[in-house]
Amino acid sequence: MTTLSPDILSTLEGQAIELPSWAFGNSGTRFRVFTTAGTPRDPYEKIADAAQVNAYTKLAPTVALHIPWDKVDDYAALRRHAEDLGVSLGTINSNTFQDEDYKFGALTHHDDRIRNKAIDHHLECIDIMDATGSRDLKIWLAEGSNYPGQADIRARQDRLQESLQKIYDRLSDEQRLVLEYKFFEPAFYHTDVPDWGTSYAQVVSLGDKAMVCLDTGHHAPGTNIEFIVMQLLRLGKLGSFDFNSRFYADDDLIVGAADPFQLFRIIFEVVRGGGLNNPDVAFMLDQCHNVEDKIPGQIRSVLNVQEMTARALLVDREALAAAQQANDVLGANAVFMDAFYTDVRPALAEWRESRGLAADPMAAYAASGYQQQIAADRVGGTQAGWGA
Ligand code: PSV
Ligand code: MN
Ligand code: MN
Repeated sequence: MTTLSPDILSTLEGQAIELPSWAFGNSGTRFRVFTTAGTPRDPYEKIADAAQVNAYTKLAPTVALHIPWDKVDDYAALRRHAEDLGVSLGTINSNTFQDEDYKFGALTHHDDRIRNKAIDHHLECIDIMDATGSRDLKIWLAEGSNYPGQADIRARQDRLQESLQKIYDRLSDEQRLVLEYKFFEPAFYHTDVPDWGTSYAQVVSLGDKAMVCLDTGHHAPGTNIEFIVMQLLRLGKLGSFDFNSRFYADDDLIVGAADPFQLFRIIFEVVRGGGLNNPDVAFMLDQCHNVEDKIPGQIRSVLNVQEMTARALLVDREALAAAQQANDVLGANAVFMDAFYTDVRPALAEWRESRGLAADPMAAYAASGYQQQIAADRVGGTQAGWGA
């Protein structure tokens, strides 16, 4: 059995992955949203489910909220509820993609009324952050156009800068803004923040408290994502990850499910670039569980990240550097692949037990009866979902 050194174990001990509240709600495609027994009916129940993931893994101490999906009357009470369950509230995600007014844009809109409405929504999100104790405001914009000539793409970029500046100016010294990019969808011809370069250009002109959010599902097929990770770390602007995996488009599947080797390569660049256990880089999941149970889906996800992190930490970096220096192409590749092919699961299981956790969190959760309990308890009311 492969053993993990005390250094590796102490690094793994510091790993924290933020869970998205929306992963616990029902979700689907434009064809159908299937329901799951036991799905939370409100933000309080979503947080209770997220706390289960942390209880079985000690990997997920914070939960991200989405406004208005997670709107409550009293955010201080929601915060206490989370803390009573051993987790805290994390990133606040804004939402400018489900309002009729935003059909042709929000922060980029040429109509002042609509643009100001979108700015105000973000200011309200910052008020919520004050109450929840959250550090990060995550902005993903669904803005763009569908046809060449439809929009003045340059003027929209200028308006975006002005809008973001107004939002940025409202942040406290402890708060940050992370700007997510996505190359297409829901707009199909042009997107106002399509790539890391645009996000970088926008956040650099805002200031130190603005960073880039890299969602692993938001790139064209074949994109070398670890290169982007390296570059953003090099530039000191990688603020957060939204982890998920994709086969075709923005699938939001379980991280590491479609391409574990890609996840390994990304985390290796994080390790090498000083991004692991670095408070400036937040690790979040941005996933939906359309057909599988949500809590085990999230447990599987954080375990996938942990396993690939352990493998990335196993790369013999001295041997790798020596092989690179000697132009030993296949030798360098072999060092890299040796770590990737190492099965770390038995060593992680043993380590979990030494920390008072179950060796197999998936099995322990399944045996706990929680899933059956919520299915029995949460009848009636409206199930929360992606968009509700
Ligand atoms: C839409 O693509 C999206 O998945 C973005 O990645 C956001 O982070 C998420 O929705 C929640 O708004
Ligand atoms: Mn995302
Ligand atoms: Mn997405």
